[in-house]
Formats: sequence, C-alpha cells, structure tokens
Amino acid sequence: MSTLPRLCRTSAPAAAGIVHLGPGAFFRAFNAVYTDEALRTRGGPWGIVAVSLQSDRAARTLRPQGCAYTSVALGTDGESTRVIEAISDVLVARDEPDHVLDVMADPQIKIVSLTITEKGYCHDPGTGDLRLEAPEIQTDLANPMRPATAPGLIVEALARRRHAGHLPFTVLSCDNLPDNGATARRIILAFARARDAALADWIEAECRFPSTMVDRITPATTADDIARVGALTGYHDPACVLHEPFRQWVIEDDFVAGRPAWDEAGAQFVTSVHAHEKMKLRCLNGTHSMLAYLGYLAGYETIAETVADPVFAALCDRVWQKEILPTVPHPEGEDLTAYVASLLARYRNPAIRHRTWQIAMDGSQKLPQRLLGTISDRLDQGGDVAGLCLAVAGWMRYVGGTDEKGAPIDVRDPLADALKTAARSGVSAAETVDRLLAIRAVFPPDLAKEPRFSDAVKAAYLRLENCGARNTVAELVAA
Ligand code: CS2
Repeated sequence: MSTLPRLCRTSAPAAAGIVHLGPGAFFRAFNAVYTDEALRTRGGPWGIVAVSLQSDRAARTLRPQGCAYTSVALGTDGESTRVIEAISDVLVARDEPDHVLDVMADPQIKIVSLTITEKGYCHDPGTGDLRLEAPEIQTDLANPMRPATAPGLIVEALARRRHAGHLPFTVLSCDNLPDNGATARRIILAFARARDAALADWIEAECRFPSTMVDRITPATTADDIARVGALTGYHDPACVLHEPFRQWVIEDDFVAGRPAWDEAGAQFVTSVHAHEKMKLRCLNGTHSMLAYLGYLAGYETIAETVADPVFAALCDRVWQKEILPTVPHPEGEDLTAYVASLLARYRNPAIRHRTWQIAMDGSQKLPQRLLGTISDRLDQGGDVAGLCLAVAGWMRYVGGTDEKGAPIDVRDPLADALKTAARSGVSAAETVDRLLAIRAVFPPDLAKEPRFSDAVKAAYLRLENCGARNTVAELVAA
C-alpha cells in the first residue's frame, strides 16, 4: 500500500460529448491527452465518458481520483509529467449495461471513439468481415438490449437514438486496423442488418465512420511504473500512463455533429488517411511485430534491448528499404526516409520498456495488416520479401508455445489453441508451415498458395528451428 496521498482532480469536468470504448493505457496516453489539450485551449462540451466492456480496472483506479491521472512522457533526455482531466466518468458495460446505453443514446454525445484492439471488432482479420457465427455475436443478437460486444453496444445505442428521433453519433475507430473507419462501418452495418434492415439503412445513410491513423508507443503500466510516478510527483496514481514523447494523429474530417479542436493539439485533419495509415501500419507495426517474435525467441525482453543488438537494427533497415517502403504510397507532408530513421530512434529509447511479449499478443489479428498485405504487394512487384517471411516464420515458431531453451511461452491470442495445435502437429517444418498457412482467418488463400511466399516461410522456419532466431537474423542481414 502506498503511503502517498492519492492524486485528485482539481477542475470541474467538462460536459460529456464523447463516449470512449476501451480506456486502456493507449487511450489514456493518446486520445485523452489530445482532448485535454483541446479542452484547455478551446473548451467546449467534449468531456469523455470512458467505458470498459468487461474489466473494472479503469473504473477502480480512475474513479477514486475524480478520473484525473498522470501522463508521463519518457524522453531520452528525461521525463515530463502532466495531469490529464479530460475524462468525466468511467463506466463498466458488463456491470451497468443500461446506464452505458443511456449515456450513449443521449444526444449530447456526438462521438463514440474506440480503442478496443483488433479482436474487439469480432471480425475475421483475413477478410475484414464480422464473424456473425461467433458465440459472443450470436449472444448479442439474441439479447440486443443487453449487449456485451462493441458492435452490439454501438448498434443498440444507435437504435435508441433513431427511435427517439436523434442524430446518430460519429464512430471514430482509433485501432491499428486497415481502413479502420471503413472496417468499423462494415462490422456495425453487418451486425445492424442481422438485427433490422431498416436500422442498418438508417445507420448507412446517417452515421459517419472517419478513418484515423494513431501513433504513440505506450507500454502497459506496471507496478514499478506506479511507484516511479509516485516518486516523481508525490502522488499515488494507479491510473498513470508512461509513453514516448512522440505522437501523431491523422483523422478524416467527416463528423456527424462536430468534434473537439484536436487540431489545436496537433492532430492533422485530412480527406483520406490511406497513405498515412499504410506508412504507419506497415513501417511501424510491421517491424514491431517482427521484432516482437524474433526478439522474444532470441531471448530479448523489450524492443529497446532487441534493437540494441546490431543484427536486429540491420534487419529493420533491410525490411524498410527493400521490402516495405516500395509498397507504401507517399503521404503528403512526410519524408519516408526520415520517417523510418526516426522509428529506429524511437525503438531505441531505453526509457520505454515495451515488452516483446506484449506486442506478440494477438498475432492472428495483427499479421494480415502488418505483414501479409505488404508481402502480397511486394510479390506483385516481383520484389524481395525474405525479411518479412522470416517474421511470419518467427510468429509460427512463437505460437508453437515453446521457446529456444525449451521453456513454455504464454501465447495470448484468441486463436491460441488452434494455432498451437497446428504448430505442433506437423511432422516436418514444411508440414507445420502448411498447417498454419491453411488457417483462413489469417492467411488469404491466394497468398497461402503462392510458392514464393510459402517456400520462403518454410526455409525460414527450418533455419529458426535449426540455428535459432539470432543466428537466422544475422545470416539474413549479412547476405
Ligand atoms: C504495438 C502497438 O502492441 C503492439 O502491437 O505494435 O501498440 C504500437 O506500439 C502502437 O501502434 C504505436 O503507435
């Protein structure tokens, strides 16, 4: 138990205009920080009601401190701390679904934003379609007034607004998905259509789903972080969040009924986020996942430790230059060479302890947009994909659940059981790879049957088994 006084709110909360689903570390380091700055400069009814679907952790930690918390930017030259007061309340949908739906149906709420991670969309990451047959979706369709999923909550809230004659809200996806606005739209319309065609038609005509590109490296908060923030600020704040100084938010300016002045806080408003999204998902998240699997197998705990090893830094350079950048359209105002150089500097930041294990989570949901789309595009160009295929092989080796020293890996993934079974049932490396490539939720059939891809993954998988991750990476970058 901390002996420090509890952090406490100092200003009255703004009237709520946003409901945010998924109040994890990223939201507290990103959306709420931008909103806090917009509220401080321009004011307005844009307080945030943060809603967890299941966990009561955010409510338990934030509510006793009036929903204020400390945001700490960890730079290479020291840290800077700020108290964020943009959140006006925190609710848990599992415990009080009616209250959450009442808030979401209130016409004062103009935006429902989301950081629910890839799996929160209940979709098939390979195709982008809602998994209508998924048990949690079937349960929500059978009890639409007591939804437990994000699509279920959003559609029920929109149904109530339509019934009351109100405008819908803007759905603002802030997850690392391709075309995240369009993906959210497709899923919500599919869910609504399965409930009521007229409701789906109304949502299709009236609702807005702008896409966004979000970027700030934010590891999960640990007990050590809470103690460190206590030492820095003199307050006990279990809701604190530690992140890098860098941030970038690119948003399509298409809202039903206004938005906070996020541009005052540096957000970029554009008509299409497509090029920025490809740049970020492929260059940053693609290499993050690559470093997570191969770095973990090589025995590294964090991304900073992994890229401190020169062969891994060289691997990043190789895949950016030869494999990823040739597939990325040029976003206006960006210098792609400088962008990837700055990524390596961000990864190297020793103050950020971003665990390879954390990033390795939910690979089945991440691989398509982070690695597989790039591989398909690069193969279409007749280009090199050796590094990215090694990353896919690293994932396959990781989901088998045993590390290079024979110790178990705690694989967290909605498909963990199926992946482990597939990864362990092959009698040879080639057969193991074939079994994993047959998983349609992850690998599009055209790519899975492309020999330039499958042969490279098989060769890489065999090298990983025989020589270990570090040697395989060293061999590739020396070639
Ligand atoms: C990371 C991202 O955990 C992960 O999968 O790749 O959370 C990454 O840190 C952010 O997208 C950076 O903006």
